[in-house]
Amino acid sequence: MLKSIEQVASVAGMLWEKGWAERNGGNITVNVTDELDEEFRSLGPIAGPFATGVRLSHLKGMYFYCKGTGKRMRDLAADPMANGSIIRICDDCTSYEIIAQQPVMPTSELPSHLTLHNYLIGNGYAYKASLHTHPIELVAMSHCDKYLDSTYLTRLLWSMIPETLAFAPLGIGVVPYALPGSVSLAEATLRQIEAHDVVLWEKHGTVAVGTDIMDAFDQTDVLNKAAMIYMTSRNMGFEPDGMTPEAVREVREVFNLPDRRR
Ligand code: 2HA
Ligand code: ZN
Repeated sequence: MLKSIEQVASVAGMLWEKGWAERNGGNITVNVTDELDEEFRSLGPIAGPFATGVRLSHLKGMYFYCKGTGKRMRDLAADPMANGSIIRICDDCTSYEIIAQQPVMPTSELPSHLTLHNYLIGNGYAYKASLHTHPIELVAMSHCDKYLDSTYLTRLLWSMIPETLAFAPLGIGVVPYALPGSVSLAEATLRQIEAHDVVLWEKHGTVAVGTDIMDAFDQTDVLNKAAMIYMTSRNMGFEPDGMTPEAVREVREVFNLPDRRR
């Protein structure tokens, strides 16, 4: 099995363990094009073509592993090729075919995921993986207006523990509620991921991109950990003081943290 798909299986197991992946919740896509040999590339489709609903001008002929729609992360952890499939983006850049291993239809959030990959490749980034999941504490916070302000939420999370800023220096973007799987959700996500490490979908979940799926998981985990510390403090009956703005600034300077994607 491809290394990146083995890693998907281990992340899927962690998502289930964390309680972020009830039933078929969440989805994963990974660009596996560079890992495939000539023999695989010569394989014809086993299903399709199917429309993506979006134009993907930079993804022509590329291959993606996608979690299957309706499939469970915990099942994917045990058998990724029975609970997901490898698709190829057709030459028209608007449809895809399923190449392997079984005709498992990809994730319902395919437009969001592929739009992100298309943007990232088009802008020369090395990101290969995209993760959508339902982290409990961040989703809970997204039910309150106050936390839907991305600048406010980011500063709050950064101030919980220095590592949050160190590993999520672009912070968290927020997308107002939109129908799961919709093209409008995909477009709003794209606008936020340009400037943030992770995007929070109001009353739904998060999206992160990474050089591999473990990286996308870590981005989400770091920010959700800060949300957990905040909520634990609130549960203990106090509003956490948070690191001072000076302390946060010092971390940014000492670690020479970027303020935009690179
Ligand atoms: O794939 O989480 O948003 C199930 C979902 C859709
Ligand atoms: Zn979801």
